[in-house]
Amino acid sequence: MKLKDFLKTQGIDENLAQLIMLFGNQATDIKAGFLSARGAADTRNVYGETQMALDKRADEILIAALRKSKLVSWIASEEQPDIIEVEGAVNPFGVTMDPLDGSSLIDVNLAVGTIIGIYPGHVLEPGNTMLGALYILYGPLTTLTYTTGKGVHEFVMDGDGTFMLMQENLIIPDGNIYAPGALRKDYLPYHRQFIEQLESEGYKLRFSGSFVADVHQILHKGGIFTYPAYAGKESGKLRLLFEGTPMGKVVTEAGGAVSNGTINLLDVKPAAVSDRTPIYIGGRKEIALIESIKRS
Ligand code: P6P
Repeated sequence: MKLKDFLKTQGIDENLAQLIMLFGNQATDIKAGFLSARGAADTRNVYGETQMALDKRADEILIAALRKSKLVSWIASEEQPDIIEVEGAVNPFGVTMDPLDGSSLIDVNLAVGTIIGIYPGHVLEPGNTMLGALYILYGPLTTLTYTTGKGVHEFVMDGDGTFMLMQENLIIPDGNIYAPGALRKDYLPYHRQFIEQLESEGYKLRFSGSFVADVHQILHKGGIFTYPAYAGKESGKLRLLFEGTPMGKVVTEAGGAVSNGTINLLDVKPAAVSDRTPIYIGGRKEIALIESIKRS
């Protein structure tokens, strides 16, 4: 079944369905740049990180499509310093975008992706207010995984760029993979205890450097991804709005959980679009373990 037809069976708001389709429709153009626009651009994003040419290209493609569609009022992008207000929008929706998470890995042909959060209005609200979330993963296959709160559903792009249903109502299984970001030498004591507990239970390390790809693996095989607070960086590295809450919404709707180590990340109200956060995302068992260790 095509994504467009599947969305019609889900009883969701037509404008929300059109928005999901809009993002899927940009995948081909974004992928087309992988061969031509590689390497670093001569600019830095608001976090002071060198922007890859592909980050900027994906950002431009998505913003142009959103402006033209008038489907959203607010656009927050990891590649933009400020929230963009769309003139003449027909919906109050707000979206958050990591246009190309893990983009530096394209040079070594590893999977990267687009991460989207969809809000009923302005985006500086807790993740638990989201209408939905989705990600497009550009790997050996190009897949789109979305949730609007009625299950998590995965589609694969076929030869002519159409997303076809691959799996509906995904549930995160029990598993023993862990994806530990940050340097071991910088671990804080509670995090070190958590990681050593996982390793004593035989968890296997799988970390690619692409958050979206690593979390996708955890969603399908179980376990936990973490980029924690660490010595000198108590806020962690990853972004709350652009990485933590949208992927946390997907994993939570699939029966998993997301945390900053203390509380459900979807309950956190952002102070600014640039907020970073410690992230633990995966199985409820592993999330309960880190929150228990951190409390003790
Ligand atoms: P490190 C990519 O730049 C990213 O934001 C995430 O996709 C990834 O999980 C993390 O940073 C990797 O960070 O410090 O291991 O290079």
